[in-house]
Amino acid sequence: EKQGFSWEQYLKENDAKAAPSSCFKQAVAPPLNDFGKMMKLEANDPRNNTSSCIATVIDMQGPRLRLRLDGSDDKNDFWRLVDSGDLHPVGYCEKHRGLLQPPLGFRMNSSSWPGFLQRTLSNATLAPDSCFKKEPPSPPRNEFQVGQKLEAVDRKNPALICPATVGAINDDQIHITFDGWRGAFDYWCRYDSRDIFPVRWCEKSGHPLQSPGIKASSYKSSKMMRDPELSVSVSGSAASGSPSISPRNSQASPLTPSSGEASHL
Ligand code: MLZ
Repeated sequence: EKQGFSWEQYLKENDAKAAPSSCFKQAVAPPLNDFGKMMKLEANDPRNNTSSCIATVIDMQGPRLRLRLDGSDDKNDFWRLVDSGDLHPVGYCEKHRGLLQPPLGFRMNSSSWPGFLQRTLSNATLAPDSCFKKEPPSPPRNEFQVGQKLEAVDRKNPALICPATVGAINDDQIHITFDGWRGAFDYWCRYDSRDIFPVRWCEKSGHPLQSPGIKASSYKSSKMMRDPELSVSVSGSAASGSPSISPRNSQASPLTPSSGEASHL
C-alpha cells in the first residue's frame, strides 16, 4: 500500500530480515503483463489438473491474471502469474495431441461441449504468444529460514498479497504465517511455490500489497472497547493461562480493524 505500509520501516521495527530473492521461484524482475481483459488462453482446470481448458482473463493486477474457465460459473475464478508454466496460447493443447476439456462443473450437458467450444472461440480475442512468459527455474533447494519476511498470496482471498513470515520449515515445505492475522490464513507450501514473493515484489510489479493486521496487544485494546463480548472471552482465556485470544470464529475475526479490507470478505 502506497500511503501506509513501508517494508523498510516494518523490518526495522520488528528487527526482522527479508528472505533473499534467491530463495524464491520468481523472476528477478517481475514479468511484464501484456495480456488484456477478455483475452482467451488455455489453462489447466485447477479442480481437475489433467484437463486443459479455455480460460478468459477476467481481471489483472500487476503480472497476475484472474482467470475464469469458459463454461464454468463465476465462483471458481483463480489467479495465475503471466509466467506460469500452465498457461498456453489457444491451440497448444491440440498441437500436443490433447483435447480441450469442459471445466469441472460445466454448466450444460456434456453433449453440448463441442458446440460450446466452437462458439466460445469464434470471434474471441486470443492472447498472442508474446503474452506468455517463460516460467522461471526453481531454486535447487529450500533455503528459507524461520523468521524471514516475505509477501504471500492469501489463499482464502487469492486476489490479495500480504506481508508474511516463515513460521516453520519441514523439508521442502515452508509454513506461511500472515503477520497480524492469528493463524486463520496460514498454510504450508513448497519453497518453490508461485504464491510467495520476496519483500517489495508488489511494489516492483505494480501489484497492491495489503497492510499487515495489527499486533495482538493493540488489537485487544481497540477491539475490546467496541466488542464487550470479546473482552469477556479475552480476560477469560487470559485467566486460564491461554496465551492468545480464542474467538469463536477465528476466520471472521481478523486482528486488523483496517477499513479497506471489509469488501474482500
Ligand atoms: N475480509 C477478509 C480479509 C482477510 C485478509 C487477510 N489476509 C491475510 C477478512 O477480514 O476475513
